[in-house]
Amino acid sequence: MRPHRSTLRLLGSLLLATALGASLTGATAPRPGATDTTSPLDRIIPAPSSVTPGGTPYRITDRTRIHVGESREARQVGEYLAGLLRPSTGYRLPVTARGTGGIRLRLAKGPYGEEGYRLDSGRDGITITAGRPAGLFHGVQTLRQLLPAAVEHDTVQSGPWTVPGGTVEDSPRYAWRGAMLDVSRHFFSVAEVKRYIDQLALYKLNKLHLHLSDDQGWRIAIDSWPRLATYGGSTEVGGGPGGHYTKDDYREIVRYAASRHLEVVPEIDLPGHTNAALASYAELNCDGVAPPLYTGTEVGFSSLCVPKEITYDFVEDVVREIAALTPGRYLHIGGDEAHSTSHEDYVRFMDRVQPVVAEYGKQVIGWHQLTGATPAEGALVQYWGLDGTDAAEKEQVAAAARNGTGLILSPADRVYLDMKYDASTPLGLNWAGYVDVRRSYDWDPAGYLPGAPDSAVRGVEAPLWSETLEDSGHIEYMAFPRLPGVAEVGWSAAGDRGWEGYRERLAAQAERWGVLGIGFHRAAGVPWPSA
Ligand code: TNX
Repeated sequence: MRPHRSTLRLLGSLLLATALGASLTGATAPRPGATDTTSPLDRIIPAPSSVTPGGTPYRITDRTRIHVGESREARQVGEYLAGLLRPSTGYRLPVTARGTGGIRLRLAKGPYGEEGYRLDSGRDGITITAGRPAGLFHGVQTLRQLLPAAVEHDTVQSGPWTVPGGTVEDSPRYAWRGAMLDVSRHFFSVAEVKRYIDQLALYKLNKLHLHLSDDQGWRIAIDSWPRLATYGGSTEVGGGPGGHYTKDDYREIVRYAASRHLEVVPEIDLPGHTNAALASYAELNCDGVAPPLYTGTEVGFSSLCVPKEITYDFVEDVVREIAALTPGRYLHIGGDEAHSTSHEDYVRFMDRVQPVVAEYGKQVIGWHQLTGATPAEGALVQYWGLDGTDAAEKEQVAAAARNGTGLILSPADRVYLDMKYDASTPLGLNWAGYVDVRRSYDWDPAGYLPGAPDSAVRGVEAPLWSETLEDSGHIEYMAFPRLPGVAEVGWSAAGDRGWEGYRERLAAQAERWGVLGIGFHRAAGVPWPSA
């Protein structure tokens, strides 16, 4: 974090205020002798842009109200906050338009951007100010992390519910801070996806990329090609029952994500990774013969039939139906590991399919292999190379970036959450090497890809491939503790973060994860509290 600006200037008045606060307002200052569970103002992940601690803490009591003004969206954030606080505090916490004191969520013009906020905490209350509802929501996550971990319980706890005094001013470095969940290799229920969404929101991530189709399963109902889901979705890696989202399921995921200010980015992986579709409809195959369903973990063996016209009818139907279900701006068309598609066919396919995405009002995203064809105007590519990726491949992506293609950075040997931490990790893969907590945190997106302008970097995204992962417990073991680090890489300025301070802040999250039931990996190198 930057040195606490204005600390000196404030010091005199804060000392005075603290002394007055302590003597005049016994109710808000921690009682002498009571355990002070107040967490320091600067223990937040991701690290805020600036933190100025000082002044009297605020204590949430049974008289606290949440004031949200007239905005419907601010009220939604207020209701979300109340929903977080009521079960553990046992307080009513009414959400009201106006009033003084208490917790105030305020939309106002100011230097906050799309997602920034300011949080002021003192004796009389807490005010979160933002230009947009997303900023209020992120401010609420900061407030949540400032409260004792016991606030995460769903039964009444004793408190006290004290928030340290001071000011946090904060806005993200990158607009794209994503997580990808592979629901194809193993299927995850709507409830499991929502659980992950809540975990992403706690660390201010704002994109949920769903990998909805692959060789092992097609996971979204498409009315015009119903067998994709009913047959293509009927299994998964290892031969389990698989599953798919009905359109209502998918809408519910989108709605829930939006209520946590996350945008859903659907991916239909094309033209490779399509065995589930090819198995569902014989006519999509060049030889007219449907292959069997696939439950192994090989990649690169399937391809849509590029010369056949029906391929484009299929793609258009799928794009149209998914675009209609998705309020977000993007549609991810995959494009990775098309080892069974010739280069010429790959280029032809992408030239034809990208305009279809635009026709239905969406912006194309592809894995970085899309730079082997011509990325459409405004397209983003997701880079998943490694330190050891050959220079020519890196340069191909960098050249596209110089040409205006935006970059989402997902380097596999940094942020692939399905990579094992070390040789003893029971889950995950290791084709990109072992990725320990420090490695996933200690890198900088700017200048990461040689020759790519920093302005091309839209942000970072942590993929979680699910060949070896079957339920929320598995997801959490791989995502925690690495996911918060990727969130900080995406949110915090390079100068505001560093491994030594981060590992302390990370360790302090463990208690909260315990209450939330997140079974994290107690990775070496982090000073975890004793279990
Ligand atoms: C590579 S990354 C893949 C996936 C695998 C993953 C496993 C990418 C675009 N393709 O098909 O699931 O490795 O780590």
